[in-house]
Order: sequence, then C-alpha cells, then structure tokens
Amino acid sequence: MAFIHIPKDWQLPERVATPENVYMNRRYFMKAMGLMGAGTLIGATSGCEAAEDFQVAVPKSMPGLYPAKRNATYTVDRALTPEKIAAQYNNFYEFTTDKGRVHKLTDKFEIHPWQIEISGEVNKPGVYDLDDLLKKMPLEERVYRFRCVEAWAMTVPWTGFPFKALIDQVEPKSNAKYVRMVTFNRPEQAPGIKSQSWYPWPYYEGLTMAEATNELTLLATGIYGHAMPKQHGAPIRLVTPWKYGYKSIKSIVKIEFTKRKPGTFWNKLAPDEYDFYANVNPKVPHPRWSQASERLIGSGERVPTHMYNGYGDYVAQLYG
Ligand SMILES: Nc1nc2c(c(=O)[nH]1)N[C@H]1C(S)=C(S)[C@@H](COP(=O)(O)O)O[C@H]1N2
Ligand SMILES: [Mo]
Repeated sequence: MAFIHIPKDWQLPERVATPENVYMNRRYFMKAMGLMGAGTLIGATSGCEAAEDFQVAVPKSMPGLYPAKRNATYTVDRALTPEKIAAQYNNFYEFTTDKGRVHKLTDKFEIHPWQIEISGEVNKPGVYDLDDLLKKMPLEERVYRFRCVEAWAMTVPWTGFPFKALIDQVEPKSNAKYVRMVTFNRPEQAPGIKSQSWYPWPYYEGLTMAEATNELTLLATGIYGHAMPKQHGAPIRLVTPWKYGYKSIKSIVKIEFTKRKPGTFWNKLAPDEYDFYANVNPKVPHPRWSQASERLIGSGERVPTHMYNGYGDYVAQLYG
C-alpha cells in the first residue's frame, strides 16, 4: 500500500502542539483528509482507515492530575500524531500482536488499584500504591518523538514524572547499577498471554542507573492531556525516547535495583536483533531491514532517522 506523502509545510510547528491538542489534532487530521480529497494523496496507511466512530477509552483518574503543565524544554520539529491514530496502532503483545486490535481486547484488564513492588539494592523497598505515589510525584507533560524498532514513529504528549524523582525517593544503594522492570502477568485479563504461551511472560526490561536517572527518562501515566488509555500501557509505563520503543515497557508492576545487567524480553527472544541498549541509530540496520528512515504513523510520511532519535544532546555522553 502506498504511503500518504505530505509536503514539509504541512507539518505543524511545535507552537501548535499545545495542551489544546485534541482540538489541534482534529484540525490536523482534517487538513490531511482535505489534502487527500484534493487527489494529492495516493493512498492511506491503516491508521487513516480508522472507523469514524472510534472513541479513545480514557480511564478514570484522581482529580487534578490532568492535564499537567507542558514542560517547554522538550521541543520537536514534527506534528503531533493524531490521538486516535496513536490509540489504534499499538504494540502490546500481552493482548495481541495485531496493532490495530490491541485497543479492542483490553476490556478485562484491571488497572485500579495498582501496586508497584520496589525491591533489590534499595534502602526503601516495599509495595507502593500508585495513587499514593502520584500524590508525591511532579507530573508534567512532555512532547517526545517515539521510534519503534520496526521503523514507524509517532510524536505524542506524554504526562508523567521523571523516573529520577521516584528513584530519589526510594534511595538505591551505591551498589545498584541497573534497574529491572516487569509488566503484569494476568492471562485471564490479557488474551495474548494465554494464546501466545511461547513468549517468556511477563515482559521485562532494564536500564543502567545512568539511563534511568537521565532527565529524559519518564514514567508516564497519561497521554494527550488525560490518563493513559490501556492500550498505551496504563496505568504506568516507561518512556525512553532515544531508544527503540520496545525498551518503553508498559503496565509496570515491579522495579528492581540490581548489581548485574538484567536480561530483557526481546533480547531473550532474539539476541541478534534486540540488544540491551537499543539506542536509535540510523547507521546500524536491523538484521532484516534498514533503520535509516522511518514512517510517521498518521501522515505516512517517510523521514530520515536521527542518531539517538534526535536526543543526542541529552544522552550521547552516556555512551562516550
Ligand atoms: N509490556 C509490554 N510493553 C511494551 C510492549 C509490549 O508488547 N508489552 N511493546 C513495546 C513496543 S515494541 C513498542 S513500539 C511500544 C509501543 O507503545 P504504544 O503502543 O503506546 O505506541 O511499547 C513497548 N512496550
Ligand atoms: Mo516497537
């Protein structure tokens, strides 16, 4: 299927990526559709064929959390991905490997109440209730680029808090060198866990302490100015925008501080294809495809991929 090709001047400047994003997204999407009507466009991606009656199911949240104030430090030179496109194009294998159907299979997934177990090399281990935690964490909105290892990309406003804020609170010991994170494992609530029993559930990921405490690293509980829809990894997921998307583990139930480098779900499945660091790098092809460019979901435009997904100023020193 052909890609929609939207000329550069159709990209919205960062200044319109405001908290009124629902309104702006609709306008952006309609512009794209108008352009398509004029016959300039030759095809559509699956995201553009979304049912018109689709509504994003937004979970209830504690009052006062959303929308959080936008942190203007982090800017992008791309249009926001329309919310409804992002919400119907998900990787969340616990439900299905079919990106367009994840959002249809989350009904039984219970996200409240939610506990996170903190363990390992840390002074304040314990089981933390997410509602309690959120009362203490500084929520803010950040617009980040997001690049999947499969060479599609989106640009979305996350709401969350720096992972560092949580790490400071639980006080890792000096011998903690890595953080290991684990996703929920409830086959009765997530059909993909049961039907795809060959995967090494639960999903697990890891970061070095330097990566986890980097200012870019977010624990996100919201997106597009409201609580996180289940398909995006409610009620809390990681966001590391300079790494391929598989590092951004969803629906986290456990955070463990370790002395040794932890294994990861994808590295275990295919060690030659998915390494621990997974830093976005246009010069290192995936064994089965190029990483030199990426497709923006929504517009379908293909654009060059940047080293560290454009976040080298923040993270290149970690790997020097
Ligand atoms: N638990 C869990 N986390 C996960 C995944 C998954 O299958 N399970 N997929 C990853 C991949 S490959 C990507 S690209 C992103 C997709 O996030 P999104 O659906 O919010 O765009 O989630 C990541 N986190
Ligand atoms: Mo991904």
